[in-house]
Amino acid sequence: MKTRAAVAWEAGKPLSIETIDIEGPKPGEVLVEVMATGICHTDAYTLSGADPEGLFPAILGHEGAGIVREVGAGVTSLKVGDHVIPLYTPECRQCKTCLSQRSNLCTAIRATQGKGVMPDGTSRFRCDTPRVAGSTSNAIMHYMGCSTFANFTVLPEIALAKVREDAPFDVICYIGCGVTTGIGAVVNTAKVWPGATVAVFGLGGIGLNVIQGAKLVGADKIIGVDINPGREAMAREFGMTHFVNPDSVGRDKVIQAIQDLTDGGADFSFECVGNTNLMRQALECTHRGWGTSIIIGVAASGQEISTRPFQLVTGRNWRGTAFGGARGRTDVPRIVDWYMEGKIRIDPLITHRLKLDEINTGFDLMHKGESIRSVVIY
Ligand code: NAD
Ligand code: AHE
Ligand code: ZN
Repeated sequence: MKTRAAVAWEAGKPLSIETIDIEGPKPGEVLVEVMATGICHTDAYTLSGADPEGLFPAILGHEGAGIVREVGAGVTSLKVGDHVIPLYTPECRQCKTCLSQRSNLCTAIRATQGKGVMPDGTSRFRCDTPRVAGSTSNAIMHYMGCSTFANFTVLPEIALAKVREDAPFDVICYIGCGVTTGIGAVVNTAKVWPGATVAVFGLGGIGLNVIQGAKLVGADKIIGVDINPGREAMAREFGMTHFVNPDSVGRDKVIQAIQDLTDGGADFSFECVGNTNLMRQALECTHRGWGTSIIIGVAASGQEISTRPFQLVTGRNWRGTAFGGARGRTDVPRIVDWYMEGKIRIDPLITHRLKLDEINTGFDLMHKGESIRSVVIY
């Protein structure tokens, strides 16, 4: 069949709206009609060409929600009509990692996912004729196993969370990455305790959900750090108690500013930008003896973090998180419930709703710092 899609033909170029071919689901796979998709900074990162796993041409997008339209042979946990959220971190419940219960980084399909193909090694997306100079292939690659910038996409059964049917697609798509990553980093990875002090670097689509998570678990002081003063109001609405603008206090004074606010250092910090200098600041602003800093931001290939080992010798911990440590098929339906029950808020963070034709505007708004989340509605 045909589907409309925003195709990334090459790095650094705007997406192109095309009608392309999509093959039906093979055994163990599911055809999903994507109803809405968020635009996450990671999509921009890969489109920029900085992602070592970035392949072109590809259909980007990994923050979607939709409806099952066809299931392949052997699919047992989903049926036509089910509402689903695609999972770039699947949950097979059979691999060593899933069985360990120590991590959400399911390994069942990670290798093929990183190569832009389905588990059988092929792509379901095609264009009529090869369109990339020098290429004889008309295949278009999948992205993070999701490719939600296509109206129809195919995913393995283990990469879909079944969710309740009364939840609005144009809101819950954000649970497919940003909401779960931010709240999960606090709850699953850091395990922030009530009364803790928390510093959040970067108050965008992820950082604001870290703030929301920190408030949810009863953190005491929640300090936000961002160079965009326009982020302060929304961050305060979501629970931030103190705002530090590096351009006001001095970019080399941020650690001191946080230590002053927290009697020597934050119990927890979160880097939600993807900037290795900030990662260092985030570690070093935490408290001697027990401070834990969580890296969420994705830094480009070739970038490295550094600190004086003494920072770790004296008890600070440096950790990272992917998808907020969430086990998608188990945890994502619960987070949708939290939203529907009013335990978490998502609506104010969705600042722009766009049509597929306007998807490049969504990237522009992100780069200009004017949006928190843009959602494309099909
Ligand atoms: P975003 O663009 O919405 O937000 C980034 C924020 O960082 C903006 O508010 C911006 O003003 C701020 N910022 C930029 N430079 C800064 C600086 N020098 N000091 C302070 N603040 C600064 O991006 P997002 O969608 O929230 O994503 C944030 C990062 O998290 C990206 O690197 C993304 O790839 C990554 N990410 C990781 C995971 C994961 O599972 N680990 C999941 C989703 C996103
Ligand atoms: N291919 C990238 C990896 C970037 C990355 O770390 N991705 C996160 C999710 S970001 C969602 O917005 C992730 O899940 N990582 C774990 C994994 O297995 O990819 C690169 O830089 O190499
Ligand atoms: Zn994302």
